[in-house]
Amino acid sequence: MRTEELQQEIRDYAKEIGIDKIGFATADVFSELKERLRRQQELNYQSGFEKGTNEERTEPKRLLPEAQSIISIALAYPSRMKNAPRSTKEERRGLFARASWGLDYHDVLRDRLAKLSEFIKERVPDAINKIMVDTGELSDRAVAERAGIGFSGKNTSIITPEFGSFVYLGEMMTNIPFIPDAPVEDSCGDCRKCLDACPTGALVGDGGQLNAQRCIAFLTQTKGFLEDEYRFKLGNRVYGCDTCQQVCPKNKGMDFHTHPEFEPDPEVSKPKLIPMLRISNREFKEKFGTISGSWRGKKPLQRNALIALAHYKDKTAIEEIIEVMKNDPRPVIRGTAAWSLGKIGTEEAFVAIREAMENEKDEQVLFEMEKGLEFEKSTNPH
Ligand code: B12
Ligand code: SF4
Ligand code: SF4
Repeated sequence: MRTEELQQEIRDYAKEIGIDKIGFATADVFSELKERLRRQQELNYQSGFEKGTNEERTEPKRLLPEAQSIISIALAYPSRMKNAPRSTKEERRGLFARASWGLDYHDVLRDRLAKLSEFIKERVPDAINKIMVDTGELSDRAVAERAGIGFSGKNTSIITPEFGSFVYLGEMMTNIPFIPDAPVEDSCGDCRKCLDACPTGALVGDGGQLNAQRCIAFLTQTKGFLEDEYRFKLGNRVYGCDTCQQVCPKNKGMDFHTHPEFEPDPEVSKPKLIPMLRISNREFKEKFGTISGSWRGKKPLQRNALIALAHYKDKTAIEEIIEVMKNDPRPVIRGTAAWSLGKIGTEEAFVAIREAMENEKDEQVLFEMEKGLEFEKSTNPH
């Protein structure tokens, strides 16, 4: 079969199995990316979640010696939640970023790529394919950019002309030399909306560069104490951040509900905050186990839930937060609870912090408790 024909068959089949966009790229070295990764490391701008060495990340043949080309795929996900429950004064709710709505996208994209691989192998029996979604060494964005899926925006996301940037990416390296697609032209122009809207100034320079250490999407996934500066910027985000995509004009009106797998359960994706504080491991697994935002376990999410309750100054949460401050075995949770109580700032909260200080042994937690009491000075002028 001629390559052009096979390529067209693959495009048709991809559409049939619910792949929203597919593109073909060479498996040549990503030289510009290699330099970029080196620079990011030098500046300590990386998140630490990236896999592999810079060579493995930019030289596809190190991962698959036979690689001749890379097939990139994109699946669009919703940007609006149907029947979203309101976060009310009586029942404050947190928010998972859109990339964590519905079923874990890694499973969905891997399934689509596995089907595609089968399809190719039926036609080319000696095809060698290697699938990657997020957790592999390759930069899914760099591959997608080269394969003409979209352009790389100033917010660093891949923006497709058809679906905006709310798309998941994945790829398959293969020994078949496909004909490469043309890249999509960058059309950010003079726009700077994402740079201006980023709450922490994580998008640096003139755009296209992220200091991941300042990015809320990263910070919501760390397991230690969150630096004070960022506690005031988290809002009600319990996992991830969508701000630089929400403000992007290229996402205007983009809201795709074509994959039932990505339909969020509002009680999971916009969960009540108070019940998250003392959720058992079993309940956590049952409720949040199938979403991508649970990959770091429950601790970071509970820490963020405490900070979100502080953001809302939710007085109805005080009793529960006191319980957590006094009895949770994890210092990060006890300490953050103390800080949150201080920020909510009622008389009862400050009394409870003082009481808890008498029994607390952990230095860091005691330090957070002191910080919690500092709020008393700012809330009470006497
Ligand atoms: C580590 C990581 C993170 C880190 C760091 C993100 C980052 N911008 O680097 C953190 C935890 C912060 C993060 C957050 C998010 N992530 Co993330 N993440 C990754 C991961 C695992 C690696 C990314 C990486 O290597 N970054 C290093 C940078 C240097 O390279 P890059 O962005 O991959 O590639 C671009 C740049 O290098 C640039 N570039 C190269 N050379 C040069 C030179 C110059 C001069 C310039 C200007 C640019 C430039 O072009 C490349 C193509 O766009 C990928 C999966 C994967 N394996 O690729 C997902 C991935 C990038 N994440 C994704 C998503 C959805 C998110 C979030 C939106 C989730 C959320 N809602 O919270 C946020 C978005 C934050 C943001 N503004 O980027 C998607 C992106 C989909 C898309 N449409 O772009 C990916 C591809 C996962 C997937 N398979 O779908 N993520
Ligand atoms: S995800 Fe949020 S914190 Fe990160 S760059 Fe975008 S707006 Fe800034
Ligand atoms: S907000 Fe503007 S500058 Fe940022 S990615 Fe979108 S179009 Fe580009």
